[in-house]
Amino acid sequence: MNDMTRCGFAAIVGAPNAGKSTLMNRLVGAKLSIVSPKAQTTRSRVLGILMQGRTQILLVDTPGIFAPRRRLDRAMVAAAWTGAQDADLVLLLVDSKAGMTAGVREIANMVGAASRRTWLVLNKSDLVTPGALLPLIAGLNELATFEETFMVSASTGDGLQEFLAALAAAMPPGPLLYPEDDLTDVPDRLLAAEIVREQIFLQTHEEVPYGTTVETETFTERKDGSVRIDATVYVARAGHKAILIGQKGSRIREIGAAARKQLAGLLERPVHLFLNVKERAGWDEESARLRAIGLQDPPA
Ligand SMILES: Nc1nc2c(ncn2[C@@H]2O[C@H](COP(=O)(O)OP(=O)(O)O)[C@@H](O)[C@H]2O)c(=O)[nH]1
Ligand SMILES: [Mg+2]
Repeated sequence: MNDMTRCGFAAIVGAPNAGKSTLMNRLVGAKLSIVSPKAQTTRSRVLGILMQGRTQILLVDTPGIFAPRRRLDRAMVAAAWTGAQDADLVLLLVDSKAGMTAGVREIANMVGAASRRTWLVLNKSDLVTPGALLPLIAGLNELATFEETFMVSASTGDGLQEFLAALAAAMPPGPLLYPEDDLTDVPDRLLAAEIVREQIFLQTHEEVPYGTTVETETFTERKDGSVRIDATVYVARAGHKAILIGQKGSRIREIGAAARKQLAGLLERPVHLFLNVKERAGWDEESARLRAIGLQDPPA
C-alpha cells in the first residue's frame, strides 16, 4: 500500500458569484482561478492541487451553473457538471448572503438527484449572523442530502481549517495522481490568457468582459530567464474594441501592465506581455475559440 496515501477529487459547484474561485485559491494558496465581482468570470474547469500530510486533495473549480443562452454559456455549464460527475465529493457552495435564490434552488435539486456524496458549504459567513443561516440550511436540506455542513468565509479564512481537515479525511485511500509540489494542471499559456481576462473583467464593464476572450499566441522562454507572451484579445464588437483600447491606448496599457505584474509573480520570472486586440463577431459560437480556453464543444 503506497505508504497509506489518500487522493481524491472534490468539485466545487454553485451559482455564479458564490465564491468558488476565491475558495479554491485560498485553499491552494495561489491565484489559480481568476476572481472578479462580476458573475461568470470562470469559464472552464480549473484544478487546484493541495497536499494535507500524505493526502492529495484535487479541488475542481467550475464555472457557475446558470441558465445558458450562448454556445459559450452552454459549454461552461456542461464543464461544471462534468467536473461534478467525475468527483469523489461534491461541494455545493452557497452564498449565505444571497440565500435561497431560484438558481440555488435549481442547483441543489440537481445535486440532490445526482446521488453523489455531497457536502454543503455556506460561504461568505463574514456577511451574515449564524442564526440567519438556519432557515437556509433547512431549505437546502429539503432539496438534497448533505453528509456534512460547513460555514466558511473564503475571504477571511474563517472556518477553513476545520473544513480542510475534514476534506482531507474524506478522500479515498489511493496513490497520489500529481507530483506533490504541483499546484494546478492548467498550462502556463492558458494561465497567462486567464490573467489578462481577469484584468478585463476588473477594468471594463457591462457587456465588454462577457464579449471578450483571450488566447496566448506565443509563450517564449528567453535566454535571460524572462518570458515573452503574445496574446490576442478577441472582442465581439467594434464598440468593445474601442472601449478596451481606450483613449490613446490607455485602457489596454493598464490591462497589460496589471496582468504583466500578476504573471511575473505567478511564473516567478520577468514577463514581457504584448496584447493585440482583434474584432471577431461570433467568436463565442466558434468551436476553435471555445477549445482554446479549455472547453469542449457542448451538445447543440
Ligand atoms: N464578503 C465575502 N466575499 C466573498 C467571499 N468569497 C468570495 N467573495 C467575493 O465574491 C465575488 C465572487 O467571487 P468568485 O470567487 O469569483 O465567485 P465564483 O463565481 O463562484 O467563482 C468576489 O468579489 C469575491 O471577492 C467571502 O467569503 N466573503
Ligand atoms: Mg469562478
